[in-house]
Amino acid sequence: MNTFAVERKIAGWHIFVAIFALSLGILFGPLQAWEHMGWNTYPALQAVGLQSYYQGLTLHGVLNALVWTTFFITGFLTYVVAKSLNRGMTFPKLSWAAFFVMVIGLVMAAIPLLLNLATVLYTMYPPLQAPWYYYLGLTLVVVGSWMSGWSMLLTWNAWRKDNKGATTPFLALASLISMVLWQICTLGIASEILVLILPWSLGLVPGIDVQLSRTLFWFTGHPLVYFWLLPAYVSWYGMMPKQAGGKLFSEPLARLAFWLFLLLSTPLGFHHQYVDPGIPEGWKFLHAVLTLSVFFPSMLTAFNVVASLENGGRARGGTGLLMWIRSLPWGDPSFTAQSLAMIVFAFGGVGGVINASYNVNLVIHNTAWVPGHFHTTVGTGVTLTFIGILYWLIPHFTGKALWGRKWALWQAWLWTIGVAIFSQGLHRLGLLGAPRRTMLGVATDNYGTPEWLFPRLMTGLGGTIMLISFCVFLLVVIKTMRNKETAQVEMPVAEALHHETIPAWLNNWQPWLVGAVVLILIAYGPMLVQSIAQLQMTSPGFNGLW
Ligand code: HAS
Repeated sequence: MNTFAVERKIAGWHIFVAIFALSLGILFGPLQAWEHMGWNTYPALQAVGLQSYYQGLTLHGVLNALVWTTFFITGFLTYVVAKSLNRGMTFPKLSWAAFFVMVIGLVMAAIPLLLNLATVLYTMYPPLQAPWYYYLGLTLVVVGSWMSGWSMLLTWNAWRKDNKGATTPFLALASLISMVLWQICTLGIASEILVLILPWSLGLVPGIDVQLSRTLFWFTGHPLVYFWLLPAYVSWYGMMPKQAGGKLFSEPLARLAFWLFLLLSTPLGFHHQYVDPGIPEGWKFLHAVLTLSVFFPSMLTAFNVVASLENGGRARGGTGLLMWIRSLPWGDPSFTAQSLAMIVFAFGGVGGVINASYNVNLVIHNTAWVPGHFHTTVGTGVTLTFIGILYWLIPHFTGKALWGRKWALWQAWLWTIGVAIFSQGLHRLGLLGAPRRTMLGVATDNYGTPEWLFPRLMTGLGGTIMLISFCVFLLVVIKTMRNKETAQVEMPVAEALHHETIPAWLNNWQPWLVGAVVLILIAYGPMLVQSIAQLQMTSPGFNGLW
């Protein structure tokens, strides 16, 4: 019997680094929330060796949004692919090499971050400039994650040779699509760093083209959010129905949702650049339409996942139009954390549609609304789902029983209550015109209004509750790792409700890949050609301002 010992080790190390990064990164969140409340957080920042609010903000964004997610996803999906195909990694050394490349990259990027030399925020927009080795470090993290994806694809290729004509199991297919989406979309940031930023930060060219850099960044920046989201969807579709005691309502529809993400995720980055003057409105309109179309696979997901949970609720004796919800396994921390993550995500998703609407975006762009949005999406829809996954994955990997189920349940509820208050505060502040990435405590004295006060307090209170929730999570993890009580926990794999034949087009990469490339060429090609033709490498770097 294959115990997947190697894959457990690979995934385990990725997840260890992910949790470590999250634990460090999350520390700076409450400091920002308390600053927004009006507290002087400089002494606390200095106590942890930081020099400014912006250094803390950069660390928070990079460690939480980029490092926690990328390490968790590559580790988790490596294991899911192996288990789902029921075969070990064909080239485990490639997966290990990928891990080490990512770790080396992380260390290279961490040094300037900690020395306050790379306080450029997680979006690293030029002309803010960091040392060249910061960018090289981030590039290595991305290259390592590509290598992880190649290892998964090579394993799948070997499986295909042994299973000619067979349909790829859902969990493996969904994981592979997530990794391929990542390979495609990171071409933007790879070109930005290699062609524009590295020569500029090395001093080989006198300046940089800010507009083109931003365009290449957002080429990756928006699909990046689906790279975060899809592994959560892997669990919502392929695992949670089983945890709920039910079955996946429609497997073909689930596959279609993943293919649609592959097709539609990349060609829509201009919705982050609606206010950028260098991009003609027609292109912004095209990207707005494509953004609203990528909303569609999330609606398919809402329908399919809720129907699967309903199937579970009814199988557990639930009745009525909505009363089946009460029969779901709310005593299971893994299930509860993920269900609460979904509910919060539904609000975040609706906020996303507001952001995508061109004229409304002009109201909320660059305001506190935006962090309000992303704490309900990546900050909860994704992060709380990953935490929920860890509540079965750690016992599954270690053979130790989950310590303190009640504590873990409290953790999930506290996070949800905390983020609800926190992001409500930020959304309100945004609508009142409070800018994002600003020390609101200080700014209020200069140009705030009295209406800012209550939502500022909400932000501080919600952030504090989230911090308490995270401390409880760490307690549960540490106590579980040291637990003497053993348990045999299986990876939950949901069966399909109807054993339908999967149509060939839902098991075939070609049309979706070709479609994705064609859409990218249409949505980006002419603008990129024009930007390159009018390249202006003129802007010098700014640093040392913080
Ligand atoms: Fe976003 C900005 C538009 C989704 C993350 N987004 C950001 C930023 C981040 C981010 C980090 O158009 C800030 C970037 C920066 O620093 O500048 N976003 C969207 C749209 C969607 C969307 C249309 N975003 C996400 C996801 C993220 C994420 C997912 C992370 C994982 N976003 C924008 C726009 C901006 C933006 C503009 C730029 C704003 C600006 O001007 O700066 C959509 O994909 C959302 C679709 C999703 C839904 C929800 C479906 C609901 C489901 C759950 C159902 C379950 C239920 C529970 C109801 C419509 C699937 C049942 C439970 C039971 C127990 C029964």
